[in-house]
Amino acid sequence: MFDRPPKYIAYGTAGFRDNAADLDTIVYRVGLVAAMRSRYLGKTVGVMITASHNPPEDNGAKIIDPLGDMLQESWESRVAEICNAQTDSECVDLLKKSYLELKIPDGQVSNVVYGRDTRASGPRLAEALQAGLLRAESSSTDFGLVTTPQLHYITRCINDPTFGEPTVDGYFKKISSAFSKLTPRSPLTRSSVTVDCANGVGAVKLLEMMPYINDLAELNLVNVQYTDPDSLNVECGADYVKTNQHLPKNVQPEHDKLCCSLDGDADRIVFYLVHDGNFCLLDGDKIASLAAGFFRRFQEDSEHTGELEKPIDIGVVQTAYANGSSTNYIKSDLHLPVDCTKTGVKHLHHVAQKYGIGIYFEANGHGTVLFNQDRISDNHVHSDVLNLYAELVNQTVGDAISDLFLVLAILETLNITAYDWFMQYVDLPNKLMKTRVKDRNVFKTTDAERRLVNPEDVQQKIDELVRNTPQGRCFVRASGTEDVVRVYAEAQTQESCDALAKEVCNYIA
Ligand code: 16G
Ligand code: ZN
Repeated sequence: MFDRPPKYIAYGTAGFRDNAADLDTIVYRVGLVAAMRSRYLGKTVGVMITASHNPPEDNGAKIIDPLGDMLQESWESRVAEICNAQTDSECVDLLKKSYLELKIPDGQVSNVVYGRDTRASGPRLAEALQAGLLRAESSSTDFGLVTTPQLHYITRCINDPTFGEPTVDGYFKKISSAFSKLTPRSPLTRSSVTVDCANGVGAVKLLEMMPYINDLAELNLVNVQYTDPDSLNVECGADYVKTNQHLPKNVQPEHDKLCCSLDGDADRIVFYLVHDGNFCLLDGDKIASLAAGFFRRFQEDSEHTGELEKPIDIGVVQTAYANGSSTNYIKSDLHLPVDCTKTGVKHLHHVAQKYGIGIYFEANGHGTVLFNQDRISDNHVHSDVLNLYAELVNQTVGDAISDLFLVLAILETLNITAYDWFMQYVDLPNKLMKTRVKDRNVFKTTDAERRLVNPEDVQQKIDELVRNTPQGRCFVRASGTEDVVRVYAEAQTQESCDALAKEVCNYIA
Protein backbone atom coordinates (compact mmCIF):
# COMPACT_ATOMS: atom_id res chain seq x y z
CA MET A 1 0.00 0.00 0.00
CA PHE A 2 2.78 2.47 0.90
CA ASP A 3 5.20 1.26 -1.71
CA ARG A 4 6.45 4.12 -3.80
CA PRO A 5 6.23 7.88 -3.38
CA PRO A 6 4.93 9.46 -6.62
CA LYS A 7 7.84 11.90 -6.76
CA TYR A 8 10.92 12.99 -4.85
CA ILE A 9 10.06 15.27 -1.93
CA ALA A 10 12.84 17.01 0.01
CA TYR A 11 13.00 17.42 3.79
CA GLY A 12 13.21 21.24 3.79
CA THR A 13 13.26 23.96 6.42
CA ALA A 14 9.80 22.90 7.56
CA GLY A 15 10.07 19.14 7.02
CA PHE A 16 8.24 17.43 4.14
CA ARG A 17 5.64 19.64 2.54
CA ASP A 18 3.70 19.13 -0.67
CA ASN A 19 0.31 18.38 -2.15
CA ALA A 20 -1.38 16.04 0.35
CA ALA A 21 -2.24 13.52 -2.38
CA ASP A 22 1.48 12.76 -2.80
CA LEU A 23 2.32 12.31 0.86
CA ASP A 24 0.88 8.99 2.10
CA THR A 25 3.98 6.89 1.56
CA ILE A 26 6.26 9.64 2.83
CA VAL A 27 4.28 10.09 6.04
CA TYR A 28 4.05 6.32 6.60
CA ARG A 29 7.83 6.19 6.38
CA VAL A 30 8.18 9.19 8.67
CA GLY A 31 6.65 6.79 11.23
CA LEU A 32 9.46 4.30 10.57
CA VAL A 33 12.16 6.96 10.80
CA ALA A 34 10.72 8.71 13.85
CA ALA A 35 10.72 5.37 15.67
CA MET A 36 14.38 4.92 14.73
CA ARG A 37 15.22 8.43 15.95
CA SER A 38 13.46 7.72 19.24
CA ARG A 39 15.39 4.44 19.67
CA TYR A 40 18.67 6.13 18.77
CA LEU A 41 18.25 8.84 21.41
CA GLY A 42 16.41 6.65 23.94
CA LYS A 43 13.83 9.45 24.21
CA THR A 44 10.36 10.36 22.98
CA VAL A 45 10.17 12.28 19.70
CA GLY A 46 7.23 14.08 18.05
CA VAL A 47 5.75 14.20 14.55
CA MET A 48 3.55 17.10 13.48
CA ILE A 49 1.33 16.75 10.41
CA THR A 50 0.83 20.25 9.01
CA ALA A 51 1.54 22.52 6.07
CA SER A 52 1.31 25.72 8.12
CA HIS A 53 0.31 28.67 5.91
CA ASN A 54 0.19 26.68 2.67
CA PRO A 55 -3.13 26.29 0.80
CA PRO A 56 -5.71 23.77 2.07
CA GLU A 57 -4.79 21.03 -0.44
CA ASP A 58 -1.21 20.78 0.85
CA ASN A 59 0.06 18.99 3.90
CA GLY A 60 3.36 17.99 5.46
CA ALA A 61 5.18 16.29 8.29
CA LYS A 62 8.05 17.31 10.51
CA ILE A 63 9.93 15.50 13.22
CA ILE A 64 10.41 17.15 16.62
CA ASP A 65 13.46 16.30 18.72
CA PRO A 66 13.16 15.38 22.43
CA LEU A 67 13.72 18.86 23.85
CA GLY A 68 11.14 20.33 21.51
CA ASP A 69 13.53 21.63 18.90
CA MET A 70 13.52 20.81 15.21
CA LEU A 71 15.05 17.57 13.97
CA GLN A 72 18.85 17.78 14.12
CA GLU A 73 20.05 19.06 10.77
CA SER A 74 22.51 16.22 10.20
CA TRP A 75 19.57 13.79 10.08
CA GLU A 76 17.65 15.62 7.38
CA SER A 77 19.35 13.93 4.44
CA ARG A 78 19.05 10.50 6.08
CA VAL A 79 15.31 11.03 6.59
CA ALA A 80 14.86 12.30 3.04
CA GLU A 81 16.72 9.34 1.55
CA ILE A 82 14.79 6.70 3.49
CA CYS A 83 11.39 8.29 2.94
CA ASN A 84 11.97 8.71 -0.80
CA ALA A 85 13.15 5.12 -1.45
CA GLN A 86 11.75 3.75 -4.69
CA THR A 87 10.32 0.55 -3.21
CA ASP A 88 9.38 -0.76 0.20
CA SER A 89 12.26 -3.22 0.21
CA GLU A 90 14.74 -0.47 -0.67
CA CYS A 91 13.31 1.54 2.21
CA VAL A 92 13.73 -1.41 4.58
CA ASP A 93 17.33 -1.92 3.43
CA LEU A 94 18.14 1.73 4.06
CA LEU A 95 16.58 1.53 7.51
CA LYS A 96 18.59 -1.59 8.37
CA LYS A 97 21.76 0.13 7.21
CA SER A 98 20.98 3.12 9.43
CA TYR A 99 20.22 0.97 12.48
CA LEU A 100 23.61 -0.68 12.05
CA GLU A 101 25.49 2.53 11.38
CA LEU A 102 23.92 4.23 14.38
CA LYS A 103 24.61 1.18 16.54
CA ILE A 104 21.06 1.05 17.85
CA PRO A 105 20.86 -2.01 20.11
CA ASP A 106 18.16 -4.64 19.56
CA GLY A 107 15.17 -4.32 21.81
CA GLN A 108 15.62 -0.57 22.32
CA VAL A 109 12.18 0.94 23.00
CA SER A 110 10.66 3.74 20.99
CA ASN A 111 7.94 6.26 21.77
CA VAL A 112 6.46 8.81 19.37
CA VAL A 113 3.80 11.46 19.99
CA TYR A 114 1.98 13.05 17.10
CA GLY A 115 -0.70 15.54 16.18
CA ARG A 116 -2.11 17.42 13.21
CA ASP A 117 -3.69 20.66 12.04
CA THR A 118 -7.25 20.90 10.67
CA ARG A 119 -6.60 19.98 7.03
CA ALA A 120 -9.02 17.49 5.39
CA SER A 121 -6.10 15.15 4.64
CA GLY A 122 -4.95 15.20 8.30
CA PRO A 123 -6.84 12.12 9.59
CA ARG A 124 -5.77 10.04 6.57
CA LEU A 125 -2.11 11.00 6.95
CA ALA A 126 -2.27 10.42 10.71
CA GLU A 127 -3.43 6.86 9.91
CA ALA A 128 -0.52 6.42 7.52
CA LEU A 129 1.85 7.60 10.23
CA GLN A 130 0.23 5.27 12.76
CA ALA A 131 0.65 2.34 10.33
CA GLY A 132 4.36 3.15 10.06
CA LEU A 133 4.72 3.35 13.83
CA LEU A 134 2.92 0.03 14.25
CA ARG A 135 5.21 -1.62 11.75
CA ALA A 136 8.22 -0.19 13.58
CA GLU A 137 6.77 -1.63 16.81
CA SER A 138 6.85 1.77 18.44
CA SER A 139 4.52 2.87 21.16
CA SER A 140 2.77 6.14 20.37
CA THR A 141 0.17 8.67 21.44
CA ASP A 142 -2.10 10.55 19.09
CA PHE A 143 -2.77 14.06 20.41
CA GLY A 144 -5.25 14.76 17.61
CA LEU A 145 -5.74 18.42 16.74
CA VAL A 146 -2.93 20.50 18.24
CA THR A 147 -0.96 23.56 17.21
CA THR A 148 2.63 22.90 16.13
CA PRO A 149 4.07 24.67 19.21
CA GLN A 150 1.80 22.63 21.51
CA LEU A 151 3.25 19.42 20.13
CA HIS A 152 6.76 20.83 20.64
CA TYR A 153 5.78 21.66 24.23
CA ILE A 154 4.30 18.20 24.87
CA THR A 155 7.35 16.44 23.42
CA ARG A 156 9.61 18.50 25.68
CA CYS A 157 7.49 17.84 28.80
CA ILE A 158 7.57 14.09 28.28
CA ASN A 159 11.37 14.13 28.17
CA ASP A 160 11.82 16.88 30.74
CA PRO A 161 8.99 16.77 33.32
CA THR A 162 10.24 19.98 34.98
CA PHE A 163 9.06 21.82 31.86
CA GLY A 164 5.36 21.23 32.54
CA GLU A 165 2.48 18.80 32.28
CA PRO A 166 2.60 16.94 28.94
CA THR A 167 -0.95 17.82 27.91
CA VAL A 168 -2.73 20.64 26.10
CA ASP A 169 -4.37 21.43 29.41
CA GLY A 170 -0.93 21.75 31.03
CA TYR A 171 0.07 24.12 28.23
CA PHE A 172 -2.96 26.36 28.84
CA LYS A 173 -2.31 26.38 32.58
CA LYS A 174 1.36 27.26 32.20
CA ILE A 175 0.70 30.25 29.92
CA SER A 176 -2.40 31.59 31.64
CA SER A 177 -0.92 31.35 35.11
CA ALA A 178 2.26 33.21 34.09
CA PHE A 179 0.20 35.83 32.25
CA SER A 180 -2.06 36.37 35.22
CA LYS A 181 0.90 36.91 37.56
CA LEU A 182 2.58 39.32 35.15
CA THR A 183 -0.32 41.65 34.44
CA PRO A 184 -2.36 43.88 36.75
CA ARG A 185 -5.82 42.47 37.38
CA SER A 186 -8.69 44.80 36.73
CA PRO A 187 -11.53 44.69 34.20
CA LEU A 188 -10.56 48.22 33.21
CA THR A 189 -7.00 47.37 32.22
CA ARG A 190 -7.88 44.06 30.58
CA SER A 191 -6.45 44.04 27.06
CA SER A 192 -8.83 43.62 24.19
CA VAL A 193 -7.64 42.16 20.91
CA THR A 194 -9.20 40.79 17.75
CA VAL A 195 -7.65 37.48 16.73
CA ASP A 196 -7.88 36.18 13.16
CA CYS A 197 -7.50 32.41 13.58
CA ALA A 198 -7.00 31.65 9.84
CA ASN A 199 -9.89 29.14 10.11
CA GLY A 200 -7.39 26.66 11.49
CA VAL A 201 -6.24 24.81 14.56
CA GLY A 202 -5.50 28.10 16.32
CA ALA A 203 -9.27 28.61 16.50
CA VAL A 204 -9.82 25.18 18.05
CA LYS A 205 -7.21 25.80 20.71
CA LEU A 206 -8.04 29.42 21.54
CA LEU A 207 -11.70 28.42 21.96
CA GLU A 208 -10.58 25.67 24.35
CA MET A 209 -8.33 28.14 26.14
CA MET A 210 -11.10 30.67 26.79
CA PRO A 211 -12.07 29.41 30.27
CA TYR A 212 -8.44 29.91 31.38
CA ILE A 213 -8.18 33.49 30.15
CA ASN A 214 -11.68 34.97 30.34
CA ASP A 215 -10.80 37.11 33.30
CA LEU A 216 -7.38 38.05 31.98
CA ALA A 217 -7.93 39.35 28.45
CA GLU A 218 -10.73 39.93 26.01
CA LEU A 219 -10.08 37.96 22.84
CA ASN A 220 -12.47 38.56 20.01
CA LEU A 221 -11.94 35.52 17.77
CA VAL A 222 -12.74 35.70 14.06
CA ASN A 223 -12.14 33.28 11.16
CA VAL A 224 -12.85 30.29 13.38
CA GLN A 225 -14.39 28.06 10.66
CA TYR A 226 -12.01 25.18 11.34
CA THR A 227 -14.71 22.64 10.41
CA ASP A 228 -14.48 23.96 6.85
CA PRO A 229 -10.93 22.98 5.87
CA ASP A 230 -11.29 24.59 2.46
CA SER A 231 -11.30 28.00 4.12
CA LEU A 232 -7.96 27.48 5.88
CA ASN A 233 -5.62 30.46 5.26
CA VAL A 234 -7.95 31.76 2.54
CA GLU A 235 -7.93 35.57 2.57
CA CYS A 236 -6.88 35.43 6.19
CA GLY A 237 -4.02 34.35 8.44
CA ALA A 238 -0.59 35.74 9.23
CA ASP A 239 0.99 35.06 5.85
CA TYR A 240 -1.91 36.68 3.96
CA VAL A 241 -1.78 39.81 6.11
CA LYS A 242 2.01 40.15 6.01
CA THR A 243 2.17 39.62 2.25
CA ASN A 244 -0.79 41.79 1.26
CA GLN A 245 -0.46 44.39 4.01
CA HIS A 246 -4.20 44.78 4.50
CA LEU A 247 -6.92 43.48 6.82
CA PRO A 248 -7.98 39.84 6.48
CA LYS A 249 -11.62 39.03 5.82
CA ASN A 250 -14.02 39.46 8.75
CA VAL A 251 -11.84 41.97 10.58
CA GLN A 252 -13.54 45.36 10.61
CA PRO A 253 -11.41 48.50 10.53
CA GLU A 254 -11.73 50.08 13.95
CA HIS A 255 -9.50 53.06 14.82
CA ASP A 256 -6.42 52.00 16.84
CA LYS A 257 -7.89 48.61 17.80
CA LEU A 258 -5.16 45.98 18.24
CA CYS A 259 -5.67 42.95 15.95
CA CYS A 260 -3.55 39.94 15.11
CA SER A 261 -3.49 36.98 12.74
CA LEU A 262 -2.24 33.45 13.38
CA ASP A 263 -1.13 31.10 10.61
CA GLY A 264 -2.54 27.64 9.83
CA ASP A 265 -0.67 25.80 12.60
CA ALA A 266 -0.42 28.75 15.00
CA ASP A 267 3.35 29.05 15.17
CA ARG A 268 3.40 32.53 13.62
CA ILE A 269 1.64 35.74 14.50
CA VAL A 270 1.54 39.29 13.13
CA PHE A 271 -0.28 42.22 14.71
CA TYR A 272 -1.82 45.28 13.08
CA LEU A 273 -4.18 48.17 13.57
CA VAL A 274 -5.90 50.83 11.53
CA HIS A 275 -4.95 54.41 12.40
CA ASP A 276 -6.72 57.31 10.64
CA GLY A 277 -7.76 54.87 7.93
CA ASN A 278 -4.20 53.61 7.37
CA PHE A 279 -3.27 49.96 7.81
CA CYS A 280 -0.32 49.68 10.23
CA LEU A 281 1.51 46.35 10.28
CA LEU A 282 3.27 45.10 13.42
CA ASP A 283 5.24 42.17 12.05
CA GLY A 284 7.95 39.94 13.50
CA ASP A 285 10.47 42.79 13.39
CA LYS A 286 8.15 45.00 15.43
CA ILE A 287 7.56 42.19 17.95
CA ALA A 288 11.32 41.64 18.29
CA SER A 289 11.90 45.38 18.75
CA LEU A 290 9.15 45.66 21.36
CA ALA A 291 10.49 42.69 23.32
CA ALA A 292 14.09 43.90 22.97
CA GLY A 293 13.23 47.36 24.32
CA PHE A 294 11.24 45.82 27.15
CA PHE A 295 13.91 43.41 28.35
CA ARG A 296 16.61 46.05 27.85
CA ARG A 297 15.00 47.94 30.77
CA PHE A 298 15.70 44.99 33.05
CA GLN A 299 19.33 45.17 32.04
CA GLU A 300 19.45 48.92 32.79
CA ASP A 301 17.83 48.39 36.17
CA SER A 302 20.45 45.89 37.16
CA GLU A 303 23.17 48.28 35.99
CA HIS A 304 21.72 51.02 38.20
CA THR A 305 21.40 48.85 41.27
CA GLY A 306 25.08 48.03 40.86
CA GLU A 307 24.40 44.37 40.97
CA LEU A 308 27.40 42.19 41.69
CA GLU A 309 26.46 39.68 39.06
CA LYS A 310 27.25 40.47 35.46
CA PRO A 311 24.24 42.13 33.79
CA ILE A 312 22.29 39.73 31.62
CA ASP A 313 23.43 39.80 28.03
CA ILE A 314 20.59 40.40 25.60
CA GLY A 315 20.75 39.87 21.86
CA VAL A 316 18.40 39.91 18.91
CA VAL A 317 18.55 37.49 15.99
CA GLN A 318 17.04 38.34 12.62
CA THR A 319 17.24 37.22 9.00
CA ALA A 320 18.03 39.27 5.91
CA TYR A 321 14.29 39.92 5.54
CA ALA A 322 14.28 42.09 8.68
CA ASN A 323 13.43 45.65 7.80
CA GLY A 324 16.59 47.80 7.91
CA SER A 325 14.84 50.28 10.21
CA SER A 326 14.24 47.60 12.83
CA THR A 327 17.89 46.54 12.80
CA ASN A 328 18.95 50.14 13.06
CA TYR A 329 16.51 50.81 15.92
CA ILE A 330 17.72 47.81 17.93
CA LYS A 331 21.41 48.59 17.38
CA SER A 332 21.41 52.38 17.62
CA ASP A 333 18.51 53.20 19.94
CA LEU A 334 18.45 50.14 22.16
CA HIS A 335 22.23 49.51 21.98
CA LEU A 336 21.74 45.78 21.64
CA PRO A 337 23.65 43.40 19.36
CA VAL A 338 21.88 42.00 16.31
CA ASP A 339 22.87 38.76 14.57
CA CYS A 340 21.70 37.85 11.09
CA THR A 341 21.20 34.20 10.12
CA LYS A 342 19.86 32.22 7.20
CA THR A 343 16.09 31.88 6.84
CA GLY A 344 14.43 29.08 8.84
CA VAL A 345 13.65 29.00 12.52
CA LYS A 346 16.28 26.45 13.45
CA HIS A 347 19.06 28.83 12.40
CA LEU A 348 17.73 31.71 14.47
CA HIS A 349 16.95 29.53 17.47
CA HIS A 350 20.46 28.17 17.56
CA VAL A 351 22.10 31.61 17.61
CA ALA A 352 19.62 33.03 20.14
CA GLN A 353 20.68 30.31 22.59
CA LYS A 354 24.06 31.99 23.11
CA TYR A 355 22.47 34.95 24.95
CA GLY A 356 21.13 35.28 28.48
CA ILE A 357 17.98 36.59 26.84
CA GLY A 358 17.90 35.77 23.12
CA ILE A 359 15.13 37.36 21.11
CA TYR A 360 14.54 35.97 17.64
CA PHE A 361 11.84 36.68 15.10
CA GLU A 362 11.56 36.29 11.37
CA ALA A 363 9.82 39.25 9.74
CA ASN A 364 6.92 36.89 8.93
CA GLY A 365 6.09 36.61 12.65
CA HIS A 366 7.80 33.34 13.53
CA GLY A 367 9.85 33.63 16.68
CA THR A 368 10.19 33.61 20.43
CA VAL A 369 12.32 34.80 23.34
CA LEU A 370 14.75 32.35 24.94
CA PHE A 371 15.80 32.73 28.56
CA ASN A 372 18.98 31.09 29.69
CA GLN A 373 17.98 30.15 33.19
CA ASP A 374 21.54 29.47 34.29
CA ARG A 375 22.53 33.02 33.47
CA ILE A 376 19.52 34.71 35.03
CA SER A 377 20.94 34.28 38.48
CA ASP A 378 18.75 34.18 41.54
CA ASN A 379 20.48 37.38 42.63
CA HIS A 380 19.21 39.37 39.71
CA VAL A 381 16.84 42.09 40.90
CA HIS A 382 14.19 40.89 38.49
CA SER A 383 14.77 37.15 38.48
CA ASP A 384 11.20 36.40 39.58
CA VAL A 385 9.69 38.39 36.76
CA LEU A 386 12.13 37.02 34.21
CA ASN A 387 11.34 33.49 35.30
CA LEU A 388 7.65 34.20 34.78
CA TYR A 389 8.39 35.44 31.28
CA ALA A 390 10.27 32.23 30.65
CA GLU A 391 7.07 30.38 31.60
CA LEU A 392 4.89 32.60 29.45
CA VAL A 393 6.98 32.40 26.29
CA ASN A 394 7.34 29.04 24.60
CA GLN A 395 11.01 28.07 25.02
CA THR A 396 10.96 25.39 22.35
CA VAL A 397 9.82 27.20 19.20
CA GLY A 398 7.92 30.23 17.87
CA ASP A 399 4.36 30.08 19.17
CA ALA A 400 1.52 32.40 18.11
CA ILE A 401 -0.53 31.86 21.28
CA SER A 402 2.32 32.43 23.70
CA ASP A 403 3.63 35.37 21.63
CA LEU A 404 0.15 36.91 21.76
CA PHE A 405 0.22 36.90 25.55
CA LEU A 406 3.82 38.12 25.58
CA VAL A 407 2.85 41.19 23.56
CA LEU A 408 -0.23 41.86 25.70
CA ALA A 409 1.83 41.57 28.88
CA ILE A 410 4.47 43.99 27.58
CA LEU A 411 1.95 46.56 26.33
CA GLU A 412 0.07 46.41 29.62
CA THR A 413 3.22 46.69 31.71
CA LEU A 414 4.64 49.57 29.69
CA ASN A 415 1.17 51.10 29.56
CA ILE A 416 1.54 51.99 25.91
CA THR A 417 -0.96 51.68 23.08
CA ALA A 418 -0.55 49.56 19.99
CA TYR A 419 -0.09 52.77 18.02
CA ASP A 420 2.74 53.90 20.34
CA TRP A 421 4.34 50.55 19.61
CA PHE A 422 3.89 51.04 15.88
CA MET A 423 5.58 54.46 16.07
CA GLN A 424 8.74 53.18 17.80
CA TYR A 425 10.38 53.26 14.38
CA VAL A 426 9.16 53.68 10.82
CA ASP A 427 9.68 50.81 8.40
CA LEU A 428 11.67 51.47 5.25
CA PRO A 429 9.58 50.90 2.12
CA ASN A 430 10.15 47.31 0.97
CA LYS A 431 9.09 44.85 -1.66
CA LEU A 432 9.17 41.05 -1.83
CA MET A 433 8.78 39.43 -5.23
CA LYS A 434 9.19 35.91 -6.53
CA THR A 435 10.04 34.58 -9.93
CA ARG A 436 10.41 31.18 -11.54
CA VAL A 437 13.77 30.30 -13.06
CA LYS A 438 15.01 27.27 -14.96
CA ASP A 439 16.95 25.88 -12.00
CA ARG A 440 16.77 27.65 -8.67
CA ASN A 441 19.56 25.46 -7.26
CA VAL A 442 22.18 27.50 -9.11
CA PHE A 443 21.44 30.42 -6.76
CA LYS A 444 24.05 30.03 -4.03
CA THR A 445 24.32 32.56 -1.24
CA THR A 446 26.78 33.64 1.42
CA ASP A 447 26.77 36.12 4.33
CA ALA A 448 23.45 34.86 5.79
CA GLU A 449 21.86 34.90 2.34
CA ARG A 450 22.63 38.57 1.83
CA ARG A 451 24.93 38.03 -1.15
CA LEU A 452 25.05 35.64 -4.08
CA VAL A 453 28.24 33.76 -4.86
CA ASN A 454 26.53 32.33 -7.90
CA PRO A 455 25.44 33.45 -10.51
CA GLU A 456 28.13 36.10 -10.17
CA ASP A 457 26.72 38.43 -12.79
CA VAL A 458 23.44 38.66 -10.85
CA GLN A 459 25.27 39.88 -7.74
CA GLN A 460 27.20 42.40 -9.85
CA LYS A 461 23.94 43.66 -11.30
CA ILE A 462 22.41 43.97 -7.80
CA ASP A 463 25.46 45.88 -6.55
CA GLU A 464 25.23 48.28 -9.45
CA LEU A 465 21.50 48.92 -8.96
CA VAL A 466 21.82 49.28 -5.19
CA ARG A 467 24.63 51.84 -5.61
CA ASN A 468 22.20 54.06 -7.49
CA THR A 469 19.31 53.70 -5.03
CA PRO A 470 19.24 55.88 -1.89
CA GLN A 471 19.11 53.61 1.21
CA GLY A 472 18.87 50.71 -1.20
CA ARG A 473 19.34 47.10 -0.16
CA CYS A 474 18.50 44.02 -2.16
CA PHE A 475 19.13 40.29 -2.06
CA VAL A 476 18.08 37.17 -3.91
CA ARG A 477 17.71 33.63 -2.58
CA ALA A 478 16.15 30.37 -3.69
CA SER A 479 13.04 29.50 -1.70
CA GLY A 480 13.22 26.42 0.50
CA THR A 481 9.48 25.74 0.26
CA GLU A 482 8.48 26.65 -3.31
CA ASP A 483 10.03 26.27 -6.74
CA VAL A 484 10.83 29.98 -7.02
CA VAL A 485 13.57 32.51 -6.38
CA ARG A 486 12.70 35.35 -4.00
CA VAL A 487 13.83 38.94 -4.47
CA TYR A 488 13.73 41.37 -1.55
CA ALA A 489 14.37 45.08 -1.90
CA GLU A 490 14.31 48.06 0.40
CA ALA A 491 14.83 51.76 -0.32
CA GLN A 492 14.06 55.28 0.79
CA THR A 493 10.89 55.50 -1.28
CA GLN A 494 8.35 52.88 -2.34
CA GLU A 495 8.81 53.78 -6.00
CA SER A 496 12.57 53.28 -6.01
CA CYS A 497 12.27 50.07 -4.02
CA ASP A 498 9.61 48.63 -6.36
CA ALA A 499 11.80 49.59 -9.30
CA LEU A 500 14.84 47.93 -7.72
CA ALA A 501 13.00 44.66 -7.06
CA LYS A 502 11.48 44.65 -10.52
CA GLU A 503 14.76 45.26 -12.32
CA VAL A 504 16.47 42.45 -10.44
CA CYS A 505 13.52 40.13 -11.15
CA ASN A 506 13.63 40.95 -14.84
CA TYR A 507 17.37 40.41 -14.93
CA ILE A 508 17.21 36.87 -13.52
CA ALA A 509 13.98 35.70 -15.15
C1 16G B 1 9.67 27.67 6.49
C2 16G B 1 10.24 28.09 7.81
C3 16G B 1 10.00 29.57 8.02
C4 16G B 1 10.61 30.35 6.88
C5 16G B 1 10.05 29.86 5.57
C6 16G B 1 10.79 30.49 4.43
C7 16G B 1 10.31 26.83 9.87
C8 16G B 1 9.52 26.11 10.90
N1 16G B 1 9.60 27.36 8.89
O1 16G B 1 8.27 27.82 6.48
O2 16G B 1 10.60 29.92 9.23
O3 16G B 1 10.34 31.72 7.01
O4 16G B 1 10.24 28.46 5.48
O5 16G B 1 10.26 30.01 3.23
O6 16G B 1 11.53 26.92 9.93
P1 16G B 1 11.02 30.17 1.86
O7 16G B 1 12.31 29.40 1.95
O8 16G B 1 10.06 29.63 0.87
O9 16G B 1 11.27 31.63 1.67
ZN1 ZN C 1 3.25 27.85 10.67
